[in-house]
Amino acid sequence: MAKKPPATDPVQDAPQVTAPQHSAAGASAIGHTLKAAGAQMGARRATLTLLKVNQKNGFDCPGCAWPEGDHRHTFEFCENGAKAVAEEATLRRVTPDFFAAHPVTELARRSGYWLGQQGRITQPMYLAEGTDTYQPVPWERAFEIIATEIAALDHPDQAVFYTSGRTSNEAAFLYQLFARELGTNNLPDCSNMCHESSGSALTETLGVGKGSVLLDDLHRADLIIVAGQNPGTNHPRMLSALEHAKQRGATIVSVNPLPEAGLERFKNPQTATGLTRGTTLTDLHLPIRLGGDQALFRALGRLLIEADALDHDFIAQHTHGFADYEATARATDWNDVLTATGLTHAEIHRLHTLVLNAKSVVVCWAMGLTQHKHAVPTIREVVSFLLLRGNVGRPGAGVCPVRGHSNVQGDRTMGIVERPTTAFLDALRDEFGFEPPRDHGLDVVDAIRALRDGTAKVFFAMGGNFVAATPDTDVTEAAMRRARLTVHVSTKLNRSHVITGARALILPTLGRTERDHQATGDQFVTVEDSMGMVHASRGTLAPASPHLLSEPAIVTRLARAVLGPHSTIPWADFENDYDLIRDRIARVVPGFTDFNTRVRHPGGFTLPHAPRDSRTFPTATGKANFTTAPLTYPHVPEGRLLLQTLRSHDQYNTTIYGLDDRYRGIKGGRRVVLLHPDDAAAHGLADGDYTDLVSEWTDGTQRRAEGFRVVHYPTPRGCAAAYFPETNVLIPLDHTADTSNTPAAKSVVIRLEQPNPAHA
Ligand SMILES: Nc1nc2c(c(=O)[nH]1)N[C@H]1C(S)=C(S)[C@@H](COP(=O)(O)OP(=O)(O)OC[C@H]3O[C@@H](n4cnc5c(=O)[nH]c(N)nc54)[C@H](O)[C@@H]3O)O[C@H]1N2
Ligand SMILES: Nc1nc2c(c(=O)[nH]1)N[C@H]1C(S)=C(S)[C@@H](COP(=O)(O)OP(=O)(O)OC[C@H]3O[C@@H](n4cnc5c(=O)[nH]c(N)nc54)[C@H](O)[C@@H]3O)O[C@H]1N2
Ligand SMILES: [Mo]
Repeated sequence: MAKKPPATDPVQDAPQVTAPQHSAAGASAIGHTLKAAGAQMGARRATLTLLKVNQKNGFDCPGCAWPEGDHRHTFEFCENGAKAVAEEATLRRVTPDFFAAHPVTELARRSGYWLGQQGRITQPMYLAEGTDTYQPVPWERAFEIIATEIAALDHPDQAVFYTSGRTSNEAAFLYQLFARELGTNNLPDCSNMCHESSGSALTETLGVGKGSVLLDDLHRADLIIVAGQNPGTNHPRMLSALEHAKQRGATIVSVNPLPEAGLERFKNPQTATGLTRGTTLTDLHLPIRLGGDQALFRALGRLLIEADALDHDFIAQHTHGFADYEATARATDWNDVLTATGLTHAEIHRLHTLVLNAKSVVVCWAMGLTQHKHAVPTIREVVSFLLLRGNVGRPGAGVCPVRGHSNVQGDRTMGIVERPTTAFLDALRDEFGFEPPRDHGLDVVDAIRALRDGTAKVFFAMGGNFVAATPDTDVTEAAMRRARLTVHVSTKLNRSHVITGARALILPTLGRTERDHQATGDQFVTVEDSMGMVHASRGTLAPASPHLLSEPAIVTRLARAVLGPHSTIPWADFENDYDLIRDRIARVVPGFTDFNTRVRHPGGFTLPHAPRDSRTFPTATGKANFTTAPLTYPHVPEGRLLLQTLRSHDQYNTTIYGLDDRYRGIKGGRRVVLLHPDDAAAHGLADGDYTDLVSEWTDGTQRRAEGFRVVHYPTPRGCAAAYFPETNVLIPLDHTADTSNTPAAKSVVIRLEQPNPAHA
């Protein structure tokens, strides 16, 4: 098997380990922010750019999807948002000369970190069949190449159109429109690997696949349970909201195998106390075993029922299925609960008491809940727990799936989904006068299977880093190499550009921070945050190169080249004036009436959400549904561990900003595995030793990731942690969540093995 590229290059991966920290942000975060931004773009440009982040006349932070409050600070961003901005606004450039000097086979041996550090791509590049070097290609020729390959397909379903969640509403709407006029619903997106499980569970139980709380609800909640989420790193601005809630008397509980620093204590860099003492956030930390959350919420349900601490009126009026749920919850076996969660009776009772004392409860969650085989029933269980006391659809209460990419939620609203509703397709047909395809398309995992099996031949990506973000790296890379053509619309170089089909294109695009000038003048785009707020985003920097096209421009030109004169859609008009795109969105997508007017109000507008707004539940039963799945949790064979693959503080998914994970006490390297000291000892390993991680799958196959430094860490027995994308090689393609088909990245059975000299 081919040797993996090193994790770090040219720097040696040599992790230095100290004790984990117990607080996040504070004055040192400001230092880290300015250092990161200054290194990429110089101090002056860094300051001027950062002052525009998340301001009402500025651009939306390309980091996470956390909303902005009504009262904006001068610095409405966080350390990690600043890193995301710096990565995009960098002054480093990847030019045609760079590609001439670096053949693809050489770039494929470089790490993702090294590739990303080279800077912004400046021109469209083409890798012709049988060659090893990308050559510059004029835009029109690039679109011709794509049109020729698509025309050669037997059916449009042999093409796949992936989207990552940074794409604006306008670009996303045009992109799905193009795919559907072409004749396919093959629109996989990063959501398939992310909150798909939340969408599935919430649609079935509440009728809307999105969160039901606004920022104000979080501020007003009595109890906030944060389960399976690390906001200190991944949604740092959420810490300000938690601090606000805390100051108003809220209790905060973290349910997490790891004691994440950001949840322990927050030193708000915007306030004077924040620079010194900070606020203790978590009142109770429950160090749950990986995959134990369904059992925890079921146990809470049982306790609430036994205490008869229920909102009977709400249950009678607004819900369905309570009797079955009650019977199931009462039959819960405490031994199962204690085994699944690894918690004590006393710990669960403490949380139960907090719930009894809280008039309003919000549950927030992220990847710790969504990326398990039983993720969908787990999230349904969270909903049942909230329904028991009417904690949905009233102030200070509700479900809060915290989204990842800054516009991942908006992309879905715009129709980036492989299983569109009939209503959405009918609306497209009525507006544009063509018959969209009705068959379901491929999601991420099925797209990899189709590429692997040769039934998909053209792969087009609107952003993202498909081969590095997806599971089963060797399988996925081999699948990608079978394609006839791979195309990436990108800002920065990444591994997906160097693991290519027979031919490949890189189409460089504007980032959020950049001015978007079209025939009718400067344009803005719009995004939707994690709480359903839609607002404008306007870049201010000069584009990284004069050759860049905006994403909407790329889609419209692609559509004209591929669909030709038969298209019923005025693509050129859309490119010239994004208001015309928004006019169409307003007529097709519910909640966007008067889009152009309302989005021009400072701060934008909030999309309707029936459960939140009126306690109406557009489900099959017309009520909020209790559900009763069997209690499940991961089974780990003797001598094996369960591995979760997660993010360090210095990465944005597959983009590596640096080699430190400051809050966890790790510096200078990423190939680390966090283990309970007793688990390490049971494997004959000491802190500082090196081990291979070998995953085992039900079909008897094994997968290996080599050379991880053992780090003693406060994680429950049997539960290990290591960073992705390095560990994606370990996750079998077929290891996915039931119903949502999301890769079960937080639940991989592994064993530890001494490095084998044969693999060295
Ligand atoms: N700086 C930065 N910001 C980001 C990103 C980034 O990479 N960098 N990525 C963005 C994206 S796309 C996303 S989806 C989000 C991701 O945000 P998170 O979901 O916070 O990201 P992860 O690092 O995967 O962290 C998972 C957390 O869940 C815990 N966990 C794991 N398994 C379990 C479990 O079984 N039960 C419980 N209760 N907890 C568990 C882990 O210990 C960890 O704290 O962040 C977004 N924001
Ligand atoms: N093992 C494991 N795997 C995971 C996860 C995990 O927790 N564990 N998390 C999963 C999750 S939650 C997600 S969301 C996926 C993420 O999967 P992706 O969204 O596919 O990956 P990213 O790393 O976010 O994509 C980064 C690339 O996006 C491009 N880019 C950045 N900004 C822009 C822009 O404005 N426009 C365009 N066109 N391109 C841009 C750059 O070229 C950059 O290299 O990964 C998933 N993979
Ligand atoms: Mo995500």
